[in-house]
Amino acid sequence: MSPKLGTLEELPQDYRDALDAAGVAPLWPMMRNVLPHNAPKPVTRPGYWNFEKLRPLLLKAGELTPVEKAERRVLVLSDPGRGTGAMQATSSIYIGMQLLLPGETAPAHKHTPSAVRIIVEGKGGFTVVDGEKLPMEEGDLVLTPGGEWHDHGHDGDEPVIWLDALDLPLFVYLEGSYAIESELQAQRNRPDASQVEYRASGLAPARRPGTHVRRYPMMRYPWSRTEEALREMARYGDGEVAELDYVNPETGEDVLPTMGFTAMMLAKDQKASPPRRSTSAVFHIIRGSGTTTVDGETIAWKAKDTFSAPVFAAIDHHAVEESFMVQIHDRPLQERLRYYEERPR
Ligand code: 1HN
Repeated sequence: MSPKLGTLEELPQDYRDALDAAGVAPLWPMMRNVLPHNAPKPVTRPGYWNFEKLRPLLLKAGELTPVEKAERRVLVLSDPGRGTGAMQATSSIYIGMQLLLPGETAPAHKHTPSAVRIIVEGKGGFTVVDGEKLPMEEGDLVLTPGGEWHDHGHDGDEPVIWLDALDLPLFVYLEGSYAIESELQAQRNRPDASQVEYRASGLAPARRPGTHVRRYPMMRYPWSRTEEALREMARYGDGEVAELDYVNPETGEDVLPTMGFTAMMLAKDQKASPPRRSTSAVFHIIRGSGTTTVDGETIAWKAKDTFSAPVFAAIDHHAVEESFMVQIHDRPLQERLRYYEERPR
């Protein structure tokens, strides 16, 4: 255990002035700010966003701001620890709720951060990524990896709402975030890869010499298949929470280099207390209701709600009804940086 470190006030004023003029500062008074003992001290606070409250505000945005004036019509879910307006829900994860009205289009662009959509409400919405038209059905998870062109459209007749998760805070921190705009993309006239090449898990197009596998071969993960798979796992499981990671069907790796997505099913009345993890997380409820205590704060949630947990949070879930949720986390990034860690409860 190191001794108590010296403070700024202990240093003579003329020395402090000279340091200031030279553009330098002593490390020791601020060392513990950046290297606290034993565990990080997160700025992030647990957050909870009730969809019933967000929905009318988002629909109002649809009346007040035409999509042409918004590019993306989104309400940003701000981390309570950073205050409303913060463009992040946790240290590394940005979350927004986006509205697209019938007939609207959101113009094509590509950017350095990666995005993932989870569809919350409405039929007829679609995203075109790299020319592939990806239908958006409730609960589907749709990738828009960094560097890939994407635009959104709407063939239906009711509002479509989806959740956007981006690794934006990381790219902003790196001063690496920017976008390039373009015309709407031409769409390939065929169903997306989840309906053609990757219909069944464990099967991939035959590898022939010279075949080119796209870096992101499958960009849409239909919810119906995820739910079916979770149910089978739960049925034959050992009473543990059924959990499935979204992976690249060619490599088995997480779908993106930075963010990870884990679908979870909790049976009626099931409780779960995962280990404390070095990752921050956002939970989006697909169906069901229950409560989760995050670092002593109890959140009562139901379908379409969203809540967040800081790094190393103590998390206790309790499903009141049978519930499905998707956990958005930054384990892939932390594993790449080689510091992902779990601590038993
Ligand atoms: C973006 O490109 C989308 O393409 C949504 O729908 C939200 C938030 C920040 C930066 C880029 C989209 C975004 C975004």
